[in-house]
Amino acid sequence: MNVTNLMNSLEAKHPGEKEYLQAVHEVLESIEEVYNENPQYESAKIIERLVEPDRILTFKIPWMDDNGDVHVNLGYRVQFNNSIGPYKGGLRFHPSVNLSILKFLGFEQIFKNALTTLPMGGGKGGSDFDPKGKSDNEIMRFAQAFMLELWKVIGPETDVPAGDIGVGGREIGFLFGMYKKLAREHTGVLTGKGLNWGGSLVRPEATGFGNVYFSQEMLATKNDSFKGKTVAISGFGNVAWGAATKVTELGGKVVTISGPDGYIYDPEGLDEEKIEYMLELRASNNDIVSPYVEEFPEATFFAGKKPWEQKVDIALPCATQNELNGDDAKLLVANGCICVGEGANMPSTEEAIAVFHENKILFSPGKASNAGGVATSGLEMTQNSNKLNWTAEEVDAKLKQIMKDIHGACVKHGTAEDGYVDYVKGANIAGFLKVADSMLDQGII
Ligand code: NDP
Ligand code: 2IT
Repeated sequence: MNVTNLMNSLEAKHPGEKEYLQAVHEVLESIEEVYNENPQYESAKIIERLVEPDRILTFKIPWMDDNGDVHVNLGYRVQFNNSIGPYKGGLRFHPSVNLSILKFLGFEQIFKNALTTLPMGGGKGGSDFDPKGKSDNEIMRFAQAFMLELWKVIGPETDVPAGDIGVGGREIGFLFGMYKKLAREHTGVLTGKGLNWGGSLVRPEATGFGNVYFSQEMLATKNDSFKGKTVAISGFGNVAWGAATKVTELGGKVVTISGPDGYIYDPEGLDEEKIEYMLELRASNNDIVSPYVEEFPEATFFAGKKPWEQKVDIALPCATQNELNGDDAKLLVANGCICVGEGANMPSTEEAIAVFHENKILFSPGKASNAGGVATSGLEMTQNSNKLNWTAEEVDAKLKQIMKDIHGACVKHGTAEDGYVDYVKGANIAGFLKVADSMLDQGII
């Protein structure tokens, strides 16, 4: 494999799909050596087959708002690879959604799901629908209209969607209701379901918890922990909330959260009441964090800024892709940051990752450290198949073990001669080997 040639040909085929090309480039760089040592991959054209999704469904979603006005949004499902299990991955409702973003997310999901140790392939979907300012009824009608198309290609053994940005418990409920009606079956076709109708305990917290468990493992390699550490978190959604909860429980002090409007710096750190308030902010559908300072005047709001300018020990980016660039990374390192655990998908740019690696700080890529969300989705699928429910303690213990195992896989494949662990390389190689070997076993299809 020659990474430059491969990237040139992909760019010619998919011009302008910058997030997708970025995600592919990062993986190819990491696996080049292993790939070239194993000529069976090249002869089966594993890379050429892996970088293109199996198929993409695109559709339009006409829906009516509360005033009777008609809107048309675009919907997608990218079924990327099902070598190790049914397609699995979230649905994103956000105005920025396009094919490049969903292809990057679907591609990442293949390796992430392989790392979880559970049998799940990779997929992603969503719509450019903007939930901001919408009423519950509008969200319901949109979700129903979305499912009217999506249901044709999903199923509990075929493709199992879940939440992502803009899709949480409420949306999964509306989507599930419509699927159930159309398919005339009550199965585990979606994860992140309500507890009364097939959901799993700990799924809402799982991505944030898993991210913190992973960072705990990284810190432990340096005989360190979250206790007494100051932590910058970005975002204020599902993942940020779970991460803030666990960091605080472990004795760390979360001093920032952020939204598209800017970030909050709270020198006293978040406590239970403030973390609870994050849920209120999210549910308001206003998409801003600034009201926090009215509730808690000891905090300061920095409009249009990102939290990475604060002096912290640990950073957990939990908002969105490319939210932490090379300059942000330099600032974090200069201020003494020792550990960065990605909760979002691809929040750090390639330049930022290079800065973390050059300075040899602990850095985990989202596909490893945010895998706790989809892993717990996998646990939800198991509970659904077996028609039983595990306790929160059981699910949490399994989640913890999975994050430990993913950490172990990264260390196994990413440790350099000087002992520094390149978790990007480790995660990409471990995920790739499992998928590539499964593809070899299953022939040219
Ligand atoms: P939510 O919709 O709950 O929250 C996303 C948050 O990030 C929102 O507050 C969103 O606000 C905010 N945000 C978006 N863009 C920016 C920005 N430029 N600056 C600051 N904040 C921003 O989504 P999740 O918490 O579920 O997802 C967050 C990230 O975690 C995403 O990258 C997602 O792919 C990833 N992830 C999610 C998993 C899950 O289980 N939910 C699992 C693994 C990864 P706004 O809507 O206004 O943009
Ligand atoms: O990016 C992700 O891993 C998710 N949004 C969760 C996917 C899932 O199927 O639970």
